[in-house]
Amino acid sequence: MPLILFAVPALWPEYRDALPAAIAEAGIDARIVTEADPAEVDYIVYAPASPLQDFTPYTRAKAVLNLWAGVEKIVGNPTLTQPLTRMVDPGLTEGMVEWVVGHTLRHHLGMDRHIVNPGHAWDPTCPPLARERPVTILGMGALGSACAEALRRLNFPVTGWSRTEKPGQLQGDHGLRAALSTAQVLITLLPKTPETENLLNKGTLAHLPRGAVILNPGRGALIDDDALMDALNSGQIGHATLDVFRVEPLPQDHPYWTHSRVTVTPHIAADTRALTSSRVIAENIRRGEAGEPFLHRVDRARGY
Ligand code: NDP
Ligand code: OXD
Repeated sequence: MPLILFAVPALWPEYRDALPAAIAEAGIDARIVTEADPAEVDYIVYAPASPLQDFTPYTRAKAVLNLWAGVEKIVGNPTLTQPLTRMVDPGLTEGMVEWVVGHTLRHHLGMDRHIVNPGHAWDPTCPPLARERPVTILGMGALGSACAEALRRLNFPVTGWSRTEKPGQLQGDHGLRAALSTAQVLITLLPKTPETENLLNKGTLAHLPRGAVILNPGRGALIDDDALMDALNSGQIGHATLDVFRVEPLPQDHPYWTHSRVTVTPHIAADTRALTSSRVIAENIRRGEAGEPFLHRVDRARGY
């Protein structure tokens, strides 16, 4: 009977019922514990906030199953030799689609003008149709492609940019320049890796059409903060809605808090949901027990 270590004590109340139910539903007879002798553990359910940082004694573990989509805080851990999986959870994806579509529509429709209108100005300017508002998504993985699909259903023309070649998407420096050049709304859904850090910098921000809006639910490190502040101050960027930051919580004295054209959301774009993510964890344990390849396995060399 496999022994599953749930190594994120703070989250145990949320998973106490959902995880055993999903494991049973997957037809696995397993023991789930929050503390164990490392030498006896078969699977580790993990999150970046876990106190567990040294995987060396977990000699029998078949996999570390991360509850987060982003793995930058664990992927470089030199003690981790076991397979690592990341979270692709229908609940997480649904949440991200809602956040991205909601914030895109806010800017597309110019909602702020009417929500905050102290002078009761009667400005009958109509927004363009979605089909006239090009959107670019950097990172067309599980989340980026779901957001692209939802935005396309609303008629937004969506350009996608990713690392590996895919039909209808752009790649590389040349592709990035093309993807940025049309983006009235730019959405960044890339993982944090050495290649993506500061991808949005003084040079790349200059390729965007003047007044473009940026939505960043990916990772704070994708953006050079000083370059973004300069671009906001010069009007090159019309607004930035940021959910993720290099330091979280965002320090109280950070200029993003008070900039009139920055919206800060506190890393809430999408959350891993216990009910749906437990099923993903259970399916991977079923696979591990059956000797089948794990779903959503992280490639250590590429970093995501
Ligand atoms: P995926 O791994 O499914 O997708 C990542 C995408 O980024 C892929 O399309 C990949 O390209 C592309 N990519 C990676 N490196 C590069 C590069 N160097 N150049 C161009 N494209 C690149 O991840 P998810 O969609 O599941 O998640 C994306 C990120 O969203 C997470 O890593 C995390 O940082 C963030 N996130 C934020 C949340 C929040 O609440 N704010 C919640 C969940 C996730 P390719 O397809 O070619 O591999
Ligand atoms: C994640 C996140 O990576 O919440 O899952 O940011």
